[in-house]
Amino acid sequence: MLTLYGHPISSYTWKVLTALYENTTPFEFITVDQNTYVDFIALWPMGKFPILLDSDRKRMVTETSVIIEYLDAYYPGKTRFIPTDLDAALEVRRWDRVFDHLNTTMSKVVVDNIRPEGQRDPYGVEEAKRIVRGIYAVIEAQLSHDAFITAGSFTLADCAAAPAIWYATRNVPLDGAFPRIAAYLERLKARPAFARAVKESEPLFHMYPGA
Ligand SMILES: N[C@@H](CCC(=O)N[C@@H](CS)C(=O)NCC(=O)O)C(=O)O
Repeated sequence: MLTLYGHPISSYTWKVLTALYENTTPFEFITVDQNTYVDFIALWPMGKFPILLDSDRKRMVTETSVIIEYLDAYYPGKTRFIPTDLDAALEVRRWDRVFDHLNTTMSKVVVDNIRPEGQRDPYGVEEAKRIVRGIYAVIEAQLSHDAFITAGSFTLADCAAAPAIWYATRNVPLDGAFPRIAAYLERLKARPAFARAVKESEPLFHMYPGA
């Protein structure tokens, strides 16, 4: 039995939910909130979510990229997230890192929106936006006519891309300068697994101004 501790509006949770929904992998979802936080933090004092528990294999898996590799290895389905070819796999992992960098940098901008007045960090936000635009340039150059980031098939890197670009573009608009990213985002939003993760979170969007 798989259990995912996460939060419905967390971008990193969306990344893993997308992988789980891709292959209709059965799992139980526990929302990290005031009722479950004590249990969660006892499991993973770093406090970063999501985390995956596998009661059958008696494992706890943390870090979204590792969780998705774990699912690919032990709970494989029709969508394979890591290519068998090593060079192709390294490309997937490399782009996964780029999108996680986008995700974490973008979250500085999003989190600033919910800081109390007087506790905001305008300098840090501008710095983060500059970095995000640099990452956009890298992604735009990579995107070709292929449907997904490294090739024609949907991988770990696309699971990472979907929430990162979705959230980032709401806070650092593409402004017509990155047409391939805009088209890629539409393809990602049309992916049923990602669309489901976004849809399920909609009732909670009000918690996150700027989301
Ligand atoms: N490198 C981690 C990042 C996870 C992460 O930053 N998650 C956010 C939620 S989207 C989080 O835990 N935020 C709460 C915190 O940092 O205390 C991963 O890939 O799992």
